[in-house]
Formats: sequence, C-alpha cells, structure tokens
Amino acid sequence: MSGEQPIRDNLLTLDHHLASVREVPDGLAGVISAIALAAKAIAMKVRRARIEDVLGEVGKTNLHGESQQKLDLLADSILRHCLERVPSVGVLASEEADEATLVRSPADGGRFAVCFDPLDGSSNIDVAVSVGTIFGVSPVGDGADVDEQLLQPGSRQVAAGYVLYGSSVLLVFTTGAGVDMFVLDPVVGDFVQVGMGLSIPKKKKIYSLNEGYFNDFPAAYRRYLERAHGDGYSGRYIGSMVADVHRTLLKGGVFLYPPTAGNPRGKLRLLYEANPMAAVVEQAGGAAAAGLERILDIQPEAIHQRVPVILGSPVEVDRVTQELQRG
Ligand code: FDP
Repeated sequence: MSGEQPIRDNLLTLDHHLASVREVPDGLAGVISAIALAAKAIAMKVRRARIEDVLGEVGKTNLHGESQQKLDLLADSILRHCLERVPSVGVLASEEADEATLVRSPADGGRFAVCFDPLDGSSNIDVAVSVGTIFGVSPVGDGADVDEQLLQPGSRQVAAGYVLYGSSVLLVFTTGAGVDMFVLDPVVGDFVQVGMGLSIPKKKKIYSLNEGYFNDFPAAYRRYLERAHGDGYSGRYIGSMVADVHRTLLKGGVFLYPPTAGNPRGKLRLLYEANPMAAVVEQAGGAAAAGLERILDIQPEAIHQRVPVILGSPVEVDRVTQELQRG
C-alpha cells in the first residue's frame, strides 16, 4: 500500500472561492486570505503546544483581568504579522491589546478595520479542548481618530467568521451572501470548501450556557431555563464560544451568555466576539440578540465593550426574548 492520500477531484480551495465570489469590496479577499494563512500557523502552534512548551499562563493579565496564555499572545502576533502586510488593512483591534492599532491611514490605502479574538476559549487549551479565532472586517469609518474609524455597528461588517481548532480545523465565514465552510486539508495544505450556504435549523431543543451561574442570572433567564427543563431541552456547553456557536449553527438550539452579578453587561465582547458570530448566524437564517436589541444594531462605545449574547435558531432565540419582554 502506498502512503499517498487520495485527493478529491472536485477540490475547491479558499482561493478559488474568493476569486469566484462576486461583489465583495476590493481588497477584502486579501484580508480573508491573510486570516486563513494565520489560521494555518495558529493551528500548528495549537497542535504542537505541549511539544513546544507554549502551554500555560504568561503570568500577566489582560485589561479584562483575565490571565493571558502564552498561546493567546502567539496567536495575536501571528495574526498581526499576516494582516499588517495586506495593503487594504487600515486598523486592527484585538482582545489582547488595550488600544486599536493604526496600520495605515485611509490616504495610504487602509480601507478595512479588522477586529479579532486571536484565541478564544483559551482557558481550554491546556486540556486540549477546541479553541478558535473570531474575526470581523468593516470598512474604516469616517473620523481622524482610530477609535472613530473602528467603532461602528456590526451591520457594517463586510466579512465575519471564525476558525475552529478542533478535531479538524474549520474556517466558517460570510461576506454577506450566505455562510460557507472550509476545512484545512492537511494533505493539500489548504482550506477546501466543504459546505456552502449553511442554514441553521429553525428550532431545536438545546440550550448552551454556563448553568453554574443560574442564581446570578436575571429572573427572565431563570424562567426561560425552568421552562426549558420542563419542555425536555438538552444542555450542551463546551465553554469555548467558537465550538459552542459552531455546534449551534450546525445542529440548532440557542447559545447564551446572559448578564451575571459578576458581569452585569455579560462577559462576551461586542466587536470581536458577538458581532462576527451574530453576522454568521443571521446569514445562516438565525437570530442574534443582546437582550432585547439586535446585536448588529448596537453602536459600540468602546473597543472592549461587553454585551449579553443570545444567538441561534430563530424560534429558540425568540423563546428567550419572549421571557425578557415579560421583564
Ligand atoms: P475563555 O474565557 O476561555 O477565553 O470569552 C471567552 C470565553 O472563553 C468564551 O470562549 C466562552 O464562551 C466563555 O468565555 C466561557 O466563559 P465561562 O467560563 O464564564 O462560562
């Protein structure tokens, strides 16, 4: 038996796909290619983390008070390295940096602001649970100030998605015309298309949240959960947003991170967690709310702003928001 692996004859790589997608703004394909390149490098680091001794904490906390993992910082610098070289990239904002970075001004061709969480779910890395990269790309807004160029509602995103470093490495994203899914084929060394026009199930009796905070949730969320218990729902929670949202996208249900006593505005960040995931889920026919507001309509006030998150199958999101309407 030869060691050769079969290669599909109908192989469509990410680059083929990007070349064929119509009506994406000029320079956007280069941004997505750069993210895909970074994802390959990050995937390798995640796989070899124990071997290369890059597990564990750096010994510092980020501005959210969370301890930074060595791999968080490594993933951040890989993404920056790849994105800064793309001529259309103007502004970068990362979970791992207090301030946004001006890469090049609009006058020098900087057309896009890229917000990213380089390695989401990083508290799971040490135990080999799936982690991910989340990204959202918007045209830079008007204003001389970097924050003004960045702080725009998620509805302005022209591309959004995530990479899941799991049992396989998946890239799932939208450029505003449906959601496509690619898997990193280790034989070809490239992302190849495995799903087009993903559609989230309309309803499914699954909720995904950290139920350990039950007593800390506002009453409406507790009522929703009590009803879900009575209605025979299943609970599924990995504790890694990319993995939980990806499962919700494919299998249906609702993913929630409600306000808690410790995090009265929720834990998840609007610009680089909630907005990109909301864009993907809505493009797949789902819904995404921050309490009673649509996530994508929120005008951000700060780079690291937090929001409550309720997203998934439209019927399931509706069941939660109905409870919230009752107060
Ligand atoms: P992590 O702290 O491990 O980086 O926003 C980060 C995040 O993980 C999400 O990926 C995950 O959904 C959430 O926090 C988990 O928070 P809890 O541990 O409070 O459930």
